[in-house]
Amino acid sequence: MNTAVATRQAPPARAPGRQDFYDRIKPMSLTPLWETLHALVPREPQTPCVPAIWRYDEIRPFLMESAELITAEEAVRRVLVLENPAIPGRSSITQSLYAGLQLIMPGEIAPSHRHVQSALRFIVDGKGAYTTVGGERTTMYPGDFIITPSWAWHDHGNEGIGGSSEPVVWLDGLDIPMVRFFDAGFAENDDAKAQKVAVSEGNSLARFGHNMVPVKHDHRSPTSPIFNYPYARSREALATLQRQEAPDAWQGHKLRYINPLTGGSPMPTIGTFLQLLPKGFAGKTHRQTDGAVYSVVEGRGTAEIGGQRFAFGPRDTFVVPSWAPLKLSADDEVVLFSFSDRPVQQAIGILREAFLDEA
Ligand code: GTQ
Repeated sequence: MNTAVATRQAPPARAPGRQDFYDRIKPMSLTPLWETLHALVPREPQTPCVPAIWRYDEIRPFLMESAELITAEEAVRRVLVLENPAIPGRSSITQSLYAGLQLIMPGEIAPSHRHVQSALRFIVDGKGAYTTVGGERTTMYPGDFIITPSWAWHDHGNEGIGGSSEPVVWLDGLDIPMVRFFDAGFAENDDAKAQKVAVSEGNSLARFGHNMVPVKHDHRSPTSPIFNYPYARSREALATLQRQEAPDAWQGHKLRYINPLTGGSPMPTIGTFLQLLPKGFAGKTHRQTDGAVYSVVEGRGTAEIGGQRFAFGPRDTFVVPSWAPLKLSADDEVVLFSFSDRPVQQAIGILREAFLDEA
């Protein structure tokens, strides 16, 4: 039980006779609401999650060591899961989200499968890997944001590109905890290790990714028809804004990725964002009910999360728990990718955010 809440809203005193009553109703699977109401309906979010950072330089050696222990094929997905330190054993970085760093070595294949859980890939290190989603392949470059929609077949590989072959690492973000919450998970393995490529590379982006959509199309899924949002294009938008406008005092220049068919988030369960903090930026404090996972693309800076300071640099991952005050600052020009459960909170009308006035 959270003591902060208990001191503000103490439950009724344990009057004589009550405990005896609780003991007698327990075998009937009954409990008194008045003993737990304050914790069930807190005055404000009381997440068990804590802020945390995973520094890439410290983690990369372990990722590479994992490649000596198991192949991508045997592992199916060779991933080191980023667990929120306050809720170990649940493969969750927040209550609703899963995150992990996936490694694929040159020549490896992570075999084709599909599942109800939706996934995003944010490419952190290396180039020349690919993922095939529903028969269309896309080559991965650092900073690309790639989607695997719910129930879409997907396999990953690393054939190298332009003569180079290097390990490729990306941040996986999945709605695994949400699907587990609903007990709605299904999964199956493909007959083939790798899908047959049925569509030319770049087809989805050409059809849906240029502020135009085909006059005739049959895309009915709630997930965006674009499955690779290339970094080069998103970065260019931020560079232009940085030259032309003053940054928001809290978030710098922050854009959200969209599903071009709806204007909503590209994935029904996960919102995704890219923001630029100008060199020397000292942001004001803000908080939001959607806890978020951040991947640092460029630059060094500091995230002050719930009063704790975390210095970050390129390729680091950090987590901001729900409603934790966040203050971002930048030593260099900083670019941050982030994802959260915002679209779900918006859909059910519970999203709250506060932009505080003090520095
Ligand atoms: O690439 O399909 O990090 O199924 C966790 C579960 C990645 C994947 C994860 C998965 C995948």
